[in-house]
Amino acid sequence: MPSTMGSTSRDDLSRAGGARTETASGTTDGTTAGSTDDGWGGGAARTVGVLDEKGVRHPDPALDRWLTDVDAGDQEARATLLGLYEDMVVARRIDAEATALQRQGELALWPPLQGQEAAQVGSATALRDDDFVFSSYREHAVARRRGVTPVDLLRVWRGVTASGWDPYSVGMATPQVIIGAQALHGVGYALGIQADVERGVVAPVTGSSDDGTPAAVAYVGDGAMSQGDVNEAFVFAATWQVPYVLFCQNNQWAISEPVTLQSPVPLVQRASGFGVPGVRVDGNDVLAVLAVTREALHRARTGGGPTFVEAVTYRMGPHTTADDPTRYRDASELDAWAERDPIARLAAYLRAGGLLTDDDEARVREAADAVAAELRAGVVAIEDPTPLSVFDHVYAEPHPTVAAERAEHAAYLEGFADATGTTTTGTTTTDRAAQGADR
Ligand SMILES: Cc1ncc(C[n+]2csc(CCOP(=O)(O)OP(=O)(O)O)c2C)c(N)n1
Ligand SMILES: [Mg+2]
Repeated sequence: MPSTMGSTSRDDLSRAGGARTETASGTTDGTTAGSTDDGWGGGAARTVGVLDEKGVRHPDPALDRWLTDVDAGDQEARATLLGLYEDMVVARRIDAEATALQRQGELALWPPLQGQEAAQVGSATALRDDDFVFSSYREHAVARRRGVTPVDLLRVWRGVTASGWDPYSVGMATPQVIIGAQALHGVGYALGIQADVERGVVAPVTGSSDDGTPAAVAYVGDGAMSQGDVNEAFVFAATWQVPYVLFCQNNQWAISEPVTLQSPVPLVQRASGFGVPGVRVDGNDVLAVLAVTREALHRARTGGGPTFVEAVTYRMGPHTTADDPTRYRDASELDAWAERDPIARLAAYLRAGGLLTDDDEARVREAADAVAAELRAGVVAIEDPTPLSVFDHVYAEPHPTVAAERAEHAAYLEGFADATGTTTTGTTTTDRAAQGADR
C-alpha cells in the first residue's frame, strides 16, 4: 500500500479493489513461474503455485514434496489427477443446475461457487475421513468431497429444513451463515481433538503417509477476516496450539466490498501477528492448494499447531442468486480472472501430458450431466414440510413461549383456510424465491 494509506478514502480503496488484479501465478505475460510476489504496495506477499495460468507445471521443492503421488507418472497418479478434474467439473455443473433451479423457483436462494473449484477440491482432497470441517455457505465442492449427496446439499436452499445432512456422518458441519462463526467452532472442535488424544480417547494414526491426529478445518471468506470471531479464533488456536487449519478463500469480494477495502495488506500477513504460520497460495491452482493443505494438515496432525491458508481465487458469479455483481464490478475484472479459470488450467496441464483425452472429457461431462439430472429430480421431489413443523425443534423440551407462538401461527394459517376454502398449505415455490430475495 502507498504510504498515504492512512488517509485513503473508501472510494479510493474500492477503485483499487476493482482495478488491482492478483498476480497469483504471475503469468499474464507467460514468462513467470508458478510462485511469485504480488504487487500489493508495501504489503507484497509471495503467492505460491505450481501450475501457471496456461497449465504449465513449474517446480517448487517446497510444494513438490507434497505432490509426489500426483507427480509419479503412473496410472494411480493419472487417476488421482483425473479425479481432481472430475470433482471440479461436477462441482461447476452442480452449481449451474442449482442456479437454474433457483431461477425456476425451486430453490429460495443459491450461493454460487464458480471460480472457486480448485480452492475447494484441492483442499478437501487433502482431508482424512476423521477430520472435521466447518464451512460457510459456499463450500459445495468441499461438502460433495466429504460425501454429502447433491440433493442433501440443496435441501437447506429449498427452505425445507434447517439442516441438510447429518454432520457426523460426513465429518462436516452444515453451512454457517453467520460470517466467521465457524472459525471458532473449528477451534473448539480442535481443542476437543487435543483433549481426546491426551485422554487416550482418540489414537493418532500411525503407519500411513498421513500420520497423526485428526484435525479441524474451518473455511472462511476474505470478508470474514474482519469479524471478531475469526480474530478470536486465531488467538485461541495460537494459544492452545490446536490441530487446526483456517482456510480462507479470498475470492476478492465480500458481497459488494472488495478485499482491499477490508485489508491494506495481503490477508496472509495477518496470521504472523497472531503467531500462526501462514501461506498464500494461488487458489486457482488445484495442485498447489492440495500441497499447501497437506502441509498444513501435517503440521496440525503432528503437534505443530494451527496454520492459516489464504487461497487467492475469484468469485466468478454473483454473491448469491439475489445479487447483481454488474452493479459494483467491471466486466474487465471478470474477463481477467476467466483467463485464470481453475478447470481450464488443470485441463491444459492434463492435455499437454496426454492425461486427458477427448474420451475422458466426454465421460466426465456425462458424469456431470448425470449428477445434475439426479440433483434436479431429487430436489423437485422433496416434499414441503408442514408450516407448523418449524416450531418442533426449537427446544428439546416443551416450552410455553414456543407453544404460544405455535398456536398463534396455527390460527394465522387457519385464516387462509377460511379465505380460500382449502386447508393450510405448505411453502409454495413463489414463496421460496421471495424468501431468498433479501439475502
Ligand atoms: C455476522 C454477519 N454479518 C453480516 C452478514 C451478511 N453477509 C452475508 S455474506 C457476507 C459477505 C461475506 O464475504 P466473504 O467472507 O468474503 O465470503 P464470500 O461470500 O465471498 O464467500 C455478509 C457481510 C452475515 N451473514 N453475518
Ligand atoms: Mg469473499
